Amino acid sequence: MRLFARCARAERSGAERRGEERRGEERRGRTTTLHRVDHLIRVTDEVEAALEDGRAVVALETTLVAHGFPAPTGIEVGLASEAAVRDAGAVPATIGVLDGRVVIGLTAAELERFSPDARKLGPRDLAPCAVQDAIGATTVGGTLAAAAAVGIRFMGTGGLGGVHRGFPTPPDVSADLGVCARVPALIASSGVKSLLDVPATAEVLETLSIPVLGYRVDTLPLFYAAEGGPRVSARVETTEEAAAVADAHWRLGGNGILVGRPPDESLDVAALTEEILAEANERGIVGQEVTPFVLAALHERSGGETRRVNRDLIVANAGLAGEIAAAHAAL
Ligand code: PSU
Ligand code: MN
Repeated sequence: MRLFARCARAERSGAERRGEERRGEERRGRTTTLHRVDHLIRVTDEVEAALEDGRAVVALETTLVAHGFPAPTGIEVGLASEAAVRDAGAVPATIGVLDGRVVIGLTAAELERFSPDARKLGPRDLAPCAVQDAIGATTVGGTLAAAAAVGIRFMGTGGLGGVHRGFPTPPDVSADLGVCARVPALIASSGVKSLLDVPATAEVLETLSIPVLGYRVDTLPLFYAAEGGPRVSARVETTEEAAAVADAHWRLGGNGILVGRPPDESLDVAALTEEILAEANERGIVGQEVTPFVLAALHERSGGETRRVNRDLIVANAGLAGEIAAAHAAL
């Protein structure tokens, strides 16, 4: 068989062979500097080097930057999250679509371009946005899909998307859940988004075999509120323990893992959230528009309280993701 292949090659013309060698070199080149030269994905040198050396890398999203806070607060939250990841001994990789590419490791100047005009990108929106050369802010699902393509396994965020209240009217279930089920990544969060049907989301997380780990707590945090959520599937006491669980889960063929860390300052905005959701419903606000609308209204009507707690919990979760990633790299 091998002999036949060699003979067949010998019969080819020199030009054909040279073409074949060049393509082979390109392929080999792509495996060493895979992402930097790729026309679809750009990875910064720092992130690429960390991934190659097996050092800790944490993915961060841009939906929070563009749509989670009134401009320019989101940029500040993004930069503070990156600093928290660094303080924890990991390399931050903020992800978004810019200039026709999926960028893994946005610079501060690039991050500034993520204004509220940016598209909100779930996983299915990455490709159209890149091809159409639009600016795209990735959700948890969009960020994880891009992160997984280059081998990043840790992420920090505010809250995971899930099953919206009133399901099946509307039948709104975030793509965050689907991506978590199919990529091996650990997400440090304050639970799921507070405006969701949290018990239903917790059930779907179980159906999708996604472990829900409580970081020093027995119940999943309710985003702004520390208490009152459903029971977690396991409690962990340390970042080393979380890293060891993640490693074991992945070795057993598992994928996404949600870690819930309670916010340091707990706020009860349940009634206010209900009121705002009813308003969104009356106004016909649906789908991807719901979260930005609710967050903006909460921030306004709580006199900025939710914005402060939201900011602080996002930065703290980024730091926790960094610590767990560093513990995992040291295993
Ligand atoms: N939680 C927040 N603010 C946000 C989000 C979550 O406090 O902006 C974003 C995240 O990017 C999450 C997304 O992935 O909302 C989910 O949106 P949807 O339900 O449209 O999939
Ligand atoms: Mn949705």
